[in-house]
Amino acid sequence: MRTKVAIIGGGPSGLLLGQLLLKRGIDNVILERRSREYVLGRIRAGVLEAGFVELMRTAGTGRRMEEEGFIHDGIEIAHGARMFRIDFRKLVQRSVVVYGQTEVTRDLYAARDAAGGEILHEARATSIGGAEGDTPFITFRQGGEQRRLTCEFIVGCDGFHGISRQAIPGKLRKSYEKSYPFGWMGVLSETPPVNRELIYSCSERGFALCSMRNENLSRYYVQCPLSDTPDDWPDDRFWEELKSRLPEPVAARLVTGPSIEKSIAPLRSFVSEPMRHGRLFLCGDAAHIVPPTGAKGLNTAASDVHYLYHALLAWYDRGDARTLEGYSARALARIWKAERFSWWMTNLLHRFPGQSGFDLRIQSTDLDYLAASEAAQTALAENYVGLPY
Ligand code: FAS
Ligand code: PHB
Repeated sequence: MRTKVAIIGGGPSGLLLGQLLLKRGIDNVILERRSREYVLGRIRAGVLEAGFVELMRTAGTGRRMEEEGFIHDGIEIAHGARMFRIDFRKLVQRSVVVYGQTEVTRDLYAARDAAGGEILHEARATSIGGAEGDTPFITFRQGGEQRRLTCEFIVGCDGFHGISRQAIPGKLRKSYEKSYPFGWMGVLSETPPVNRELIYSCSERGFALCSMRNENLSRYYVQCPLSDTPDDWPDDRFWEELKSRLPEPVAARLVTGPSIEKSIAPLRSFVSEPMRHGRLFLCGDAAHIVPPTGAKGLNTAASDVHYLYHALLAWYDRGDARTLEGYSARALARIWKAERFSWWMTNLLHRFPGQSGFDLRIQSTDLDYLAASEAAQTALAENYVGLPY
């Protein structure tokens, strides 16, 4: 098999890049190790920055997002019994769109099918070769057969557990990591959202988040010990714990119901540098991970795709290699700002084991300052809606 751009991974990064390239006539093939049903069964992100929304429009896949997504002009921060709003529209004149990653992925799959784009499912990339030269290749297994895909560029969109990051020689690669001593227990329920906008809550019992997917599909999270499993959280216990972490008036109007999805995600900050090695480029979770507190995971994948898409256009349209050479530094500059913001939001809103009396006072004062300072709220707002690409 042969193509111009070989993409490993049929998640949002790979699908979005593949669609953008297809629209500009740049041939590409996507290898996805799982079935389409498996990929579409994942429940993950829910908030899209303006930059992501724009990319979906450029890719010609924005129609359903615009029809069914919710424009949010702010978020609520709850701190004990108090709740205050961060007004994005007033502070930075921008907003975000709430539209599930599952729907984004579904729209991108549909567009790829319509465009006749090639995607091989249950095709697991097993090795990457020739990245230092100009005829790189991927070997992959599909249907019990070992096959080879030769190309001009390889893009690793294969997530944190993929193979592409390791294809950059260890002596050239440096990674930075921070693991948090807790996870998020997440529930999806066919109930009306408790609030029109998201509520991020810092309570004595720990963090909670109230989000949604549509008028009758809510997404809730509570901070939990890493040792917990979803079986430790029967629905009744989850709902009671969520209510105990919300201001009384919010808890009183919470509509509960059976969970239709329940999972625990660990929280981690991770960056692997560089994001390029010869003709191999990394995008999204293959190169970096953020704690979901700042809603940046999916959105940093999008900014990587934006930078790499324009770099590949420069190469194929004008033979200009400079943007490809500058990709890693440019992507990492924005990624580290998202890492900082996600780390900051996580420290602001979670209870950490072993926090001293002083730590708790500082955390509380941080929230008091945020509640009272327009400058502090503007800083949160400009990061949450997404820094410029
Ligand atoms: P993905 O991991 O989505 O996709 C990688 C794809 O590569 C997968 O489909 C995988 O099957 C495939 N693959 C892997 N190895 C392969 C191989 N060898 N050959 C072929 N294919 C291979 N972000 C937020 O912003 N908000 C959230 O609330 C949020 N919640 C999350 C919850 C969980 C449990 C997880 C794991 C992540 C969450 N994220 C969240 C982050 C998430 O949305 C990612 O940022 C997003 O999926 C990144 O997309 P990709 O880079 O495409 O990676
Ligand atoms: C979600 O809706 O799943 C979601 C929203 C915002 C976050 C994390 C998750 O920060």
